[in-house]
Amino acid sequence: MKRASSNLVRKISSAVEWSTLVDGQNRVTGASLTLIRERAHLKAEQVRAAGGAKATSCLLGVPLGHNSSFLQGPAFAPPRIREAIWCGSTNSTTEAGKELADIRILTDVGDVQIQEMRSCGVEDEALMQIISDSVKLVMDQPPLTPLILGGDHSISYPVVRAVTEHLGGPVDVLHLDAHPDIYHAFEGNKFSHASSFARIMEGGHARRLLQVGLRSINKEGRDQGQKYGVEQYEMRHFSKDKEKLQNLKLGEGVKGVYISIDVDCLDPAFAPGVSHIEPGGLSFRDVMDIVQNLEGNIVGADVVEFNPQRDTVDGMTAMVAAKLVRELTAKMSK
Ligand SMILES: [Mn+2]
Repeated sequence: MKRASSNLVRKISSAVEWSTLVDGQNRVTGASLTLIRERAHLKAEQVRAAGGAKATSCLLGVPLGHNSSFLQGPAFAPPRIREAIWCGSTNSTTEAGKELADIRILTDVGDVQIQEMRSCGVEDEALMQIISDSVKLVMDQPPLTPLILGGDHSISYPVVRAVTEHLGGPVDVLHLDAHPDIYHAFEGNKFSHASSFARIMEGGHARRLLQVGLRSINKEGRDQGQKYGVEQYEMRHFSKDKEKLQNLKLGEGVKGVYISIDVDCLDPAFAPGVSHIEPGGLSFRDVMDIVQNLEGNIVGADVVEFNPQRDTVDGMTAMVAAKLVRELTAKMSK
């Protein structure tokens, strides 16, 4: 596969040939995929040996932040979220009593080696494919079910694409966010974190897309929403929509439900550690009520846009992101 970056090629010594670079990139890429494949294989064998699990949440970190239009801190989020999941300040059970230390409930295959590949000049088209391939490697090992730690929101496109390709059809997507992320191409970048849901919709990966928590939406956001038949729930109407959103039933007649949570769906009072501070958002309990009451088979999920470089209040937003992951785990594992 052609993976060398033309910019990088211009910079490297003329003694290094293009094919040498491409071969090297392919080896580095292969190593990242091999590590995920082997970890998924081992973790799934351990889960199957323990017995009884129909679905086990499997963490996969995607430390990618360069498709953000503003700050790139989400690239540093996955290790901070893991640290907070296992922080000794709280116990290891979910609100409804699932034990996270039980490998049949939650397991982890580590991170896609995004920065390592980028430093070898691997560019976005290829990186997106590698993210998709990594998700599929997790899904190749039942009962592992992908729970993705972002990363900026651009990663949801390759993840949802992989989930639907692996399952063989579209899903319903519940997307919690201050922003619709549905620009055709933001600042000319079709892989922008503000364009991921345009890619998901044009690819036919979602039958229904419900966007909840919106409060930063312009004409293009509304026009694109209308074009793709998106169900956009704006915060200014939340008191009216609340009961409906807290009693959703999704995924029937398709392959299941995918949940994408941008941490900035929350009001900044609850989660200040995000790149785009947007007042007027959901409370943490609003999000819990929506997720915990949702009826449907959750086939994948992500928590994105936590920015550790903005998390100045004693790691509070890391704990918020971690609790979103923990409660998604409770919802996904069976
Ligand atoms: Mn957002």
